[in-house]
Amino acid sequence: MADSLTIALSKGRILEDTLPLLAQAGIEPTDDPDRSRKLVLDTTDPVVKLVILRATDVPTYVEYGAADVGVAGKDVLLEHGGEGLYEPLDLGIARCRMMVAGFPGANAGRGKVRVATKFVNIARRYFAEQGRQVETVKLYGSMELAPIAGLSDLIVDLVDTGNTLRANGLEPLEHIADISSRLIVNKAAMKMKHRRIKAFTERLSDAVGGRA
Ligand code: PRT
Ligand code: MG
Repeated sequence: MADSLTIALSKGRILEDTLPLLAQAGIEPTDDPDRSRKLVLDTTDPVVKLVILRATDVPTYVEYGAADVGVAGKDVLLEHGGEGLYEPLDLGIARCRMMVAGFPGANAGRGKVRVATKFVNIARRYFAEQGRQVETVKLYGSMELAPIAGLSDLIVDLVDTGNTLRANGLEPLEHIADISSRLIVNKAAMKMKHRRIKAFTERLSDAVGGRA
């Protein structure tokens, strides 16, 4: 349907911070997404549906057109590569920083260091641009444990308050990127559903601007 719109979101902080923006754009889920076990949610707009995915799967659904649009962290987009996607709007939500972290002074050493991270593509690119030789180790969580357990010299992870690092005796050492969540759009949908997606993007943009 040229008029329908499927929006991909992930549970947790992105859903929490996106729902108020969608509400301002006139779109509210008819079931409580925190309580419902449904993965496809109807909304107050009969042609708009929400699909609830793992954060790292949002760009994939949008890239393949299984969802027309989505909300994803810039971290996830940088790691995914962002092919086949438009990124028309910074929603300014779920802000944090992508950092290199480790024990104090851990990045001073010369020679090859080992970096543990969920974000291997981002880490490889960052260290390669600096001409630094690193070995990356892919992890799926609890990155802070890696230096403590002797698995790696450094980690690359998201930092907000810094409390998680501090609680584990680590500190942020180098800033890689500022992160916030972006609206992403399937390239074919942008053509086929142009008016619908343009109107949606404008209403979200107004909601972002009026949030303060
Ligand atoms: O948790 P799950 O594996 O299901 O998926 P996810 O971690 O991808 O989802 P979620 O909801 O935790 O994060 C979704 C998005 O929120 C991320 O992709 C980021 O774009 C954004 N975001 C913003 C964050 C943070 N802030 C953040 N602080 N994502 C994760 N963290 C974690 C960080 O990895 C570290 O473990 O919080 C910890 C650090 O927080 P501080 O405050 O102690 O520094
Ligand atoms: Mg998480």
